[in-house]
Amino acid sequence: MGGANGKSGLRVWRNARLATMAEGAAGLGIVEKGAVAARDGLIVYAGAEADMPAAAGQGADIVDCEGRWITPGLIDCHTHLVYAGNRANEFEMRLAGATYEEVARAGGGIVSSVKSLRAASEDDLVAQTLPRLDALMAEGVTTVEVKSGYGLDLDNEKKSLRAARRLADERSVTVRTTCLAAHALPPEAQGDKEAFIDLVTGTILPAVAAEHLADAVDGFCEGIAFSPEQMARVFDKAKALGLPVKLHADQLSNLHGAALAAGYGALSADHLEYTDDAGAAAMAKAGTVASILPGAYYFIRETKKPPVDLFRRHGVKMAVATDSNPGTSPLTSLLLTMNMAATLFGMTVDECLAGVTREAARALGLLGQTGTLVSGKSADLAIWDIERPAELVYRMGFNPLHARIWRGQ
Ligand code: DI6
Ligand code: FE
Repeated sequence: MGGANGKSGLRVWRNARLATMAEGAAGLGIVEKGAVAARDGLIVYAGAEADMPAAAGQGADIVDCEGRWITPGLIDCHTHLVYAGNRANEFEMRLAGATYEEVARAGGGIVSSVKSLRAASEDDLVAQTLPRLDALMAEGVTTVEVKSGYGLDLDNEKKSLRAARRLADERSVTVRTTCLAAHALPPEAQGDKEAFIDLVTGTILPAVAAEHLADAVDGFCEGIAFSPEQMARVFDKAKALGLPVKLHADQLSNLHGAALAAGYGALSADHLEYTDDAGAAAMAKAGTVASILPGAYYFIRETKKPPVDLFRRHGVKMAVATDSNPGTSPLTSLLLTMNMAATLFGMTVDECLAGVTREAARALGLLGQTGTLVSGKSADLAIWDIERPAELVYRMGFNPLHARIWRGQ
């Protein structure tokens, strides 16, 4: 499927079945005999092949999809992809009985990844991250969010975000970066969380914003991380700098992080295992997306499930993401993540597929640009060798991707 588009700059994928995921369409927005046309990287038509305006196909480079399915390119809206080394040793500790919190309190956990990241050069970080990005892309990912949060000082947070930005130079993929400086307390802070939040709000966030290194600001609101009051300080600063916010909320306990995030109009609140009715209601009112992260739930053997029924009842939109990180979710497969969301949390096939396309785009503030097969959006497509969309959720460890198109190529 390589090569340049036709002379007219137009390419048409025909003889396909579409899951457009369009807003307002029923279910997956299925079009049985469908076609997608793209010009200059943008979709100019997506719908029934029979209804495609002649102009949309004239002089086009035609690709016969032979009945394959086309979905929007997949979007992983929550990752900590940029890190150095790994934490397989902690995995072994936990297999021997230690909990995530015990590992963290014993000086392991996030802080051990901080040491590794600080020791790595920016080039090295990019090189270590690319295989993980390639694994995601091999399953049709066309947009990925990447957080910092293992630097925890000015230079290393900036290094992480620059490395994340560079991924987009190295690969055909859209990268959105998020500054997660308020992720954990670094050793040099010597237990002083307030002073570290001073550093985040007074130094790190302003510098990151000035250099346009981050598209959003995130934090970890938890007993082992930062309090709601401390997160509010971070969010106030982010708002003042014009950056949208999101939050690791209610993952290990209910500190009412979901409601806090919603109060700041957050793009998303993520994890949410312990979120209550008031939190879900606040998210619905604010239009804050619930990012469901089954990889971490599975990997740390959490037993409290995120309240997907509550989210449904309140009309909260649900995204599904890998949370790819070295400590709690060493996962680089969105297909497997969908299977986990369905099997562990009872999410439907339609919810899972929306969660890695339309709702993931919404969670990144990118719904105007990608996430559904709709005219005017980026021609980000995944073409699958499957008979029905449920196969994308049902299988474990099998990749039916036939082709991946990013911005029409
Ligand atoms: N919640 C998580 O699951 C990850 N970060 C966070 O805030 C864990 C990151 C790690 O353990 O390295
Ligand atoms: Fe995370």
